This record gives sequence, C-alpha cells and structure tokens, in this order.
Amino acid sequence: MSEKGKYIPLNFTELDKETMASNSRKFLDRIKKRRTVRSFSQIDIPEEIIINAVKAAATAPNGANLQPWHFVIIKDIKLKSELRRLSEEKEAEFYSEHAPEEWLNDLKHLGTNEEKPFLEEAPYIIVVFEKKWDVLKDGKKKKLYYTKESVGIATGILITALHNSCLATLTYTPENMLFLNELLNRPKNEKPFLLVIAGLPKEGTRVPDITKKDFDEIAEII
Ligand code: IYR
Repeated sequence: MSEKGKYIPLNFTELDKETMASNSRKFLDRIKKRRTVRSFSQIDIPEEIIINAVKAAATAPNGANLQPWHFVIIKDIKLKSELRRLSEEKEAEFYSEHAPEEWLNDLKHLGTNEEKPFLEEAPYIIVVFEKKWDVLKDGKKKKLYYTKESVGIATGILITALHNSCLATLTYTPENMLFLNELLNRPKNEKPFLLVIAGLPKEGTRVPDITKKDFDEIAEII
C-alpha cells in the first residue's frame, strides 16, 4: 500500500443524456411527493426496509470517512412510550415557556403542539446521533471532522431511502434532546441530532397546504 492509500477502479455507470435527463425528471417528481406526516398507522412494516435505509444513510460522504454517526432503531413498545412521555414533558415546557412568540407564530400554520402520539403509534423511530469525537480502544479521544455536515447528509439520504420504499417519514427534534443519551444508553461523545419517524400514514391523514419556493428564488446559474 502506498502512502496515499489503496485505489480501486471507480465502477461508474454511464448513460446517454436523454436517459440521464429522464431519470432526473422522474426522481424530481418522486421526491416532490415526500411530505412530512404527523399521524402514523400502527401497521407494522418489514424491518429490512429500515435496515436498508440506515445502510443507505451510512454511504454518505463524510469527514475523512470516519463516519461520525450512530443510529438507534426503536421498535420496542415500552421504549417508545417512555420516549413519548419524556418528549411531551420537554415539549410542554417549549410551548408554554421557552418558545419565543415569533417561533410560535411561525409554527401556527403547521398546527403542532406538545402532544406527540406518533412516538407510540409509528412502527419505527430512528434516532440519529452525531459523534462529536470518537473513543479509541485504549480510551483515548479521536478527533472527527465536519460531523454536523456529515450527519446532515446521512439523514437526507435516510429520509430519501425511506420515501423511496414508500414509507412516510417525520423528522422530529424534541426540545433539549440530551435526555436521549440516558434513555438509549449512548455515550457522551454522541449528541442526539434528529429523530426520524417511519411508517405508514394513518388513514385519512391530511397535511398542511404548503408550497416550496421556485428555482429562481433559491438558486442561480452564473
Ligand atoms: N419541536 C417542536 C416544535 C417545532 C419546531 C419546528 I422549527 C418545527 O418545524 C416543528 C415543530 C414540535 O415538534 O412540536
């Protein structure tokens, strides 16, 4: 092995331009259909879909390929109930004390409140942890790089993979998530990043009537 490390052939699939453009349109149509859902059916779904989505997330580009993430997949009913209880406790504080007026006003159109029944109803909850540093076998600290960017990209791939399997998702961040370390027995080098709730939507689920900004408002070609 050279100092630069071992290199292998890329294994890249080339397509003609029409097929590439057509694929891009199909993907855009499909991803436009992803909506954040807040009410889930209790119907179970195959565990393999969740495992594959997490494996897809773990292919994300990341700082020095040190892979600064850990995923806890919760399906245990008792753990989900405890997670709901603790989250609702935090959310009650958020909605009644901590949240500034402007924030509450910005949330009004989504109709959220401190009640989080989806934490018990949905078949799977994936808790994404961001490793701030690693701990080596000898207990020494190992520096990690661009951890937030890396975990953000991985989470994007995670929800895209779940959507691609026709599951509904909700990205959820309870107020002050540090209680998750104790609940899920995770070490202090790991910081809760986000929860991804996954399952089938409850029958008759409605979603807020929102739109996305046009391309020209969010991008430019120079
Ligand atoms: N965590 C709270 C509040 C909340 C905050 C944002 I920013 C949202 O986009 C939605 C909700 C809750 O989940 O109710």
